[in-house]
Amino acid sequence: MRDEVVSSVLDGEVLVLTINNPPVNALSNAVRTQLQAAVLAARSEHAVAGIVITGAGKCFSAGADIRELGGERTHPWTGEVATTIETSTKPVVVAIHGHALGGGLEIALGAHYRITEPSARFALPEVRLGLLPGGGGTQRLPRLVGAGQAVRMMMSGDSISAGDAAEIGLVDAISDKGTLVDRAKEQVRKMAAAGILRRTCDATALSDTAASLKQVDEVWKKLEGKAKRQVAPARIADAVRAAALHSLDDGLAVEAVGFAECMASPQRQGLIHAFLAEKRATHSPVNAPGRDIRSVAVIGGGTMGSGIVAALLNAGFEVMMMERDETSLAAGKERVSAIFQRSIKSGRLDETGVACALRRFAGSTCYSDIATADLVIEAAFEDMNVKKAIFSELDRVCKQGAILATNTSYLDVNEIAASVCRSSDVIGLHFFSPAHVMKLLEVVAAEATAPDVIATGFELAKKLGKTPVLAGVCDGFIGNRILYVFREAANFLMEDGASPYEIDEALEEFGFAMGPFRTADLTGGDIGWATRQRKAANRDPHARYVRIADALCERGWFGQKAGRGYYRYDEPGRGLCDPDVLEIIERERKERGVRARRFSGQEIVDRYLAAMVNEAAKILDDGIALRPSDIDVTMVLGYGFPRWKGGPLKYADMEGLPGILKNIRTFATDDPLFWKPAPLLLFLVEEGKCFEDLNRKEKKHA
Ligand code: T1G
Repeated sequence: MRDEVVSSVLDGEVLVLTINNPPVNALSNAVRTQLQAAVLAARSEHAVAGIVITGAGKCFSAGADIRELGGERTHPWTGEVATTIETSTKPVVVAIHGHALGGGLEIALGAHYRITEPSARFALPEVRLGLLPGGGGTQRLPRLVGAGQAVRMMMSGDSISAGDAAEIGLVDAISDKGTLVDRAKEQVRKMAAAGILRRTCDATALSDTAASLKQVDEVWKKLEGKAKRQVAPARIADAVRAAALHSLDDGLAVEAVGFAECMASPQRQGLIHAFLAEKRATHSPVNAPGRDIRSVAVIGGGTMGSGIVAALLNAGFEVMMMERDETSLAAGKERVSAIFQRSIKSGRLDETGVACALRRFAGSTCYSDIATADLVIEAAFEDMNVKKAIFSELDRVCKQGAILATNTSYLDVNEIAASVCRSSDVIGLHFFSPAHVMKLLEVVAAEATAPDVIATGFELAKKLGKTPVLAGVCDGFIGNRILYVFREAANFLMEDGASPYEIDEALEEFGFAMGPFRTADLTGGDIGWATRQRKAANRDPHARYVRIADALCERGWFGQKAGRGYYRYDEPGRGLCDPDVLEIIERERKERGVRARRFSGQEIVDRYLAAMVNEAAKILDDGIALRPSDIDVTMVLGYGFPRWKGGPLKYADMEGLPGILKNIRTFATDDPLFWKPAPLLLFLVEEGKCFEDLNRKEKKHA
């Protein structure tokens, strides 16, 4: 007999079925098979008056086993199990703690009564995997809570609390902690004695068909343009409309067709890849526990420093901000306060929570005040001399065992580590702005960094609710190194004939939140200008260099903050195309003897993505990233790569590496230096392999 993943215990006349499939009670085939068999068997067992279904461990169930999705769909499907429960001739009560997500919640929706612990959370997050709830959720949830509430939950994939679930009618009762299963048994006995079966299919929240359809249309109208281009949201809307219009069986048929379409979509492949890639990335790359971190000092109260302070306070740490003088410290503290005020305004935090966080926040201008910090994060000006001076002070005052981290976005962490006696305690923690919002954290391991310091970086990321990605030391680590290259590809396209506006449009149509030129205007052209000037002395004289960005910066056209950059910002919004910029581009082309040509949207995407993929392959060749999917995580979470395409290397696998390499070889005829194919890319194509083949190998930091 397969391992028992659903246990059955008869307590008096109540049969208690417990799902026990660690770590999250995913609905594997074994769980679905054993659960359905137990419910069916109970029908003919006279000793059984009714059934309680609950979960062992930390949650009720996290839904379908995501690792099984994409493979052959085996019976009994989740929806079949939910229907078996709903049509049971004896009352079935589910007792929910932790999470009831996806198929886990759909199982609960098939039950006749739902009771939960106060801390439980509920969601149908399938849309985040490119799917719709395929286990009856699109039909049963609207019948319980109404079309509007149901379609909002399914379109966002967000979870709701037990209190909110009770309020909208998703759950029927909330038990005190520790009495959940007893309360559920009591409920079974009551329903059995009264001969009550409350089938969800009979619930009446959809009784007003016209109102229900209107609610679905209202939610659909508010969706972002991109969501409308995705498959799953549209199919969710169709399925909920069917729930309002048809019987349960007919509605389930519409759901099944929609689910099959989503399963066949490349978006489902991309989104599931993105989910699994993030989980893989968060695994610590070293076999060592991290150090205990309670108090953290942040050097610098600028945009990054204040964002990092807010992230640490939100995660419950004691935080000391250090600045060079009282005026700068006051400004830094004000930035932190402004972040929290915005969180209160948006409803993300309440006054009490903020007051509690700020009680753990202090400031100082004296290094001696951070001597006892467990971790110091330097977030000062991006200048090597400034950083070395700070690390010299930290080396002098910090306690033994303190971890000294730099937030630098591209400077040499090996050089910083070598400047102090305790090099093995030095690490890079590259946060992305705004640091209290962006999920990505590049954990940059210098050659000297100790394994337990790397482990601490990964544990810190998890506590901050961020996704860590291990990076080696090079200019730009993973993300910024790729950013520099695909920005160059965009600049070459611009000089060769495409306007910045056509390039942005093509890439935003591909799915980027913002094209490279709109992004440059947002972040500020002066930053890139300073980088180019920094690199000028060491620039390869044979490397192509486009001067257009410099020409704009020389005029002070730094982007949004200057009122103009590639676009004009005469009024709030996404900016207007600027004929003066096109004139400057024309002039630069003439000076360079470039004969402009037209580029289609596909040609723009092909060049931009080929540059990204080729540089990512070089990063893997150089050992800067552990695996291809870590690069996908970096580009999706940190640089706006469309999540439903999985990331640049997942996209490359799905497009086919031979085609990518063919493009690179074609582009190399004009510029063999920039378009030199990465050795790894050549190897994979020759071997008929893909980047995914490298993801399957478990990798540890050497
Ligand atoms: N399937 C398989 N593994 C899962 C899983 C799942 N559904 N959820 C989590 N894991 C693994 C995860 O990879 C990690 O493993 C470990 O569990 C702990 O996770 C029919 C088709 C549940 C809130 O989208 O939101 O149902 O990487 O580190 O922070 O309509 O995991 O360590 O080896 O995240 O406490 C819908 C996704 C499926 C839930 C727990 N369900 N999971 O968070 O732990 S589609 C989801 C989560 C579906 C039906 C459809 C979170 C969590 P490893 P963790 P956590």
